[in-house]
Amino acid sequence: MGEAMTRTVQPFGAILSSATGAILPAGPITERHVSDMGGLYKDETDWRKAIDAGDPLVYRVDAAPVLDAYGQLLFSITTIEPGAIGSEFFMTKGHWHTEPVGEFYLGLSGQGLLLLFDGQEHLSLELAPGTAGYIPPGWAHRTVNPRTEPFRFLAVYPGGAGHDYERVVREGMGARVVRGGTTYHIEVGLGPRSMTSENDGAAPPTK
Ligand code: PAN
Ligand code: ZN
Repeated sequence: MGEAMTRTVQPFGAILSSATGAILPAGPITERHVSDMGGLYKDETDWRKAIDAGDPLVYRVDAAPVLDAYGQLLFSITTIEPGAIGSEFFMTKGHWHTEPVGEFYLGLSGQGLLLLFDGQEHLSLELAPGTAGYIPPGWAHRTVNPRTEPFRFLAVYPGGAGHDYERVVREGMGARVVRGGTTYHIEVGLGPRSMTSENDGAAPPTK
């Protein structure tokens, strides 16, 4: 009985394009423009200006056709375009999972940052093609593209994980990635819009 309940999808092979971010066979596709990012950027004036200037696409998620149900394993490719709002780079909204589940990210093309926040401590990992990031249960996660080409990564996570976006709007991610030096600078601070500068760069996942 339990087995029958979890066998809601037939086995299938898929083609994942690190060049376009497409998954075939395709599942749901989600696009987020600047106007979808309310309350997330440090500078609301710059955010409104970016909407007036054409409301560009910030990122897109191509998901595989897997049912979002307990026992399933969902996977998707996120493509974050290059760009910034004011000094703050294009990024995903970021979320906590509502269930205590982990997630696996694998860099596919371009280079970006995975920000992690457990409500107190924040961490950042660099993701490049062939570099993975593990997100344990209880850590909010957001990805950022501080480069000049699209940043793509694969995400794999359990069905039924649930996504809480509001808590990130309320509490922030503990850090922001802004223009600085030759690449980027990480601004540290707890509140969503109360930031103080502290350190540069990000710890790579392994050395
Ligand atoms: C990812 C994210 C994806 C888009 O698949 O959902 O990168 O980011 P937001 O969901 O924060 O907009 C994931 O972490 N899924 O759980
Ligand atoms: Zn997630």
